[in-house]
Amino acid sequence: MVKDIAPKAGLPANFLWGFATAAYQIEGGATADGRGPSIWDTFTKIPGKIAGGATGDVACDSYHRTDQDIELLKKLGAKVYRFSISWSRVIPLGGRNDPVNEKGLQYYVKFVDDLLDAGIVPFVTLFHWDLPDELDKRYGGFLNKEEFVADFANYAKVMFTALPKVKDWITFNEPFCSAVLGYNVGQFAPGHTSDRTKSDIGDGSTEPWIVGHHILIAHGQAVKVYREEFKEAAGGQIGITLNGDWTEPWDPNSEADREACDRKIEFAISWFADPVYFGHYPESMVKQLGDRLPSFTEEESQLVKGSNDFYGMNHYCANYIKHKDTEADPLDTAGNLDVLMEDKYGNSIGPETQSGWLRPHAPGFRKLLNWLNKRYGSPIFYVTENGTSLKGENDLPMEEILEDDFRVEYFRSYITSMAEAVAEDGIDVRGYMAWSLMDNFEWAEGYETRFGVTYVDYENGQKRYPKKSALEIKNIFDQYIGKV
Ligand code: GBH
Repeated sequence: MVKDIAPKAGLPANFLWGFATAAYQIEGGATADGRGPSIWDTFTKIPGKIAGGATGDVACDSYHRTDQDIELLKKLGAKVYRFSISWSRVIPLGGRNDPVNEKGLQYYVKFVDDLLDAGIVPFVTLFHWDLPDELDKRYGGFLNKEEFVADFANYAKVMFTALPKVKDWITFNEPFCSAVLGYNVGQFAPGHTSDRTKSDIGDGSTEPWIVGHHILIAHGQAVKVYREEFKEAAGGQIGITLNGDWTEPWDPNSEADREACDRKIEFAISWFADPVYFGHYPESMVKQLGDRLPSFTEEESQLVKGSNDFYGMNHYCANYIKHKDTEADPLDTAGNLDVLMEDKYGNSIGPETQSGWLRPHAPGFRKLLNWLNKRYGSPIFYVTENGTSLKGENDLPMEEILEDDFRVEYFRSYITSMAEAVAEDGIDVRGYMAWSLMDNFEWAEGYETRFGVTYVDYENGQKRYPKKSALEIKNIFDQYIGKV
């Protein structure tokens, strides 16, 4: 009989752990000190797009409360804080020939200095979905390769120059979401879709693939600028953050379902990661999409290939996958398969949360780390997001919200799964940032879904109250750090 030994779990002594947020979700200050609108400022004003008609105009008001945010991070014991820059706060019109807003820029300069003074490492995302609105209006935003790539590279250079003390940069957060949710589903800004009941514009069969392609080239260009002009002096590193969940076959005995599991990950992750590591798209995508999937010129392929100093991983959950026998719909973006919460026998992949797409399944974290490690040649990993909502949380009184045992269990099981991947499988994970430091603007779901480890009282001056999970994360890490 095989003995049932619990797997080893541990993390290195210098492991960086902390919390993550994004500019439009927390900052507010939508017009403060000369900030220009982003596509999200415009999109949230369209009736019916956001739950409760919410916007990020005020959000957590972090633009005026950086001191409170830093105090909170200190109190929780965080070693690192991942936040994003609002491009249109720094360059209100966005373009390379448009003026820089010195006040907006100085906000980030001071914030980085204050974080460093507090002993917290700033992990900076250049782009978390909030394209300057003017660039969308001027030339179609992401759809215009020459303009978008040049404008993004210029913006990146402005930030590298202004923040020489930052050593950890992320170019894009989850380009999948900008492309698929913004140009196929139409649920995210700028809301393009083929569904004419939702939007007058958009072609969901082609635009997401074009948008993804241009984001990859913009990423490659920004990395080139960083490596040529900044990396050495700063002693820094740069990478892209990709979202992706684990997959299990709907029918474990079906070879087709098992193949569909890999295909799902390829459509979600390898769409971006294969070009970044290999310089070309996955075969499964080329096969299904044909020439709707753009191709790289030799020069573009060389630019994008090898452009990650580290792999930024956002990971939340898992799904059961069932293959489809029929020919792929031109609007399909998942790999011609069904994404399910239950398997053939009616087993749920995990408990329900407030987010329809999210059911926790912690073993999938270790499995996906192994999948990525194998395919991409053992990269350095940073987990740049991981977290959960709770079913019905927003309807509870505050005292109960603060006792978020479900979220504590989520973090305990997911961090343990990651620590097993490190200690047992030798995967090089160097940092982990929980999503999110505090409740915030949850995109199309407005403020109805809370992802924070800290409760934000939107009714009473955005006051912050740490939930149980906020304080438990430190204990969970203390148990593993220094144990490998
Ligand atoms: C993250 O994305 C974001 O980076 C962050 O801003 C956000 O607040 C956080 O999640 C919580 O939602 O609607 O069925 O097509 C998570 C990855 C990928 C999850 C796309 C939702 C859409 C599923 N997201 N997915 S569906």
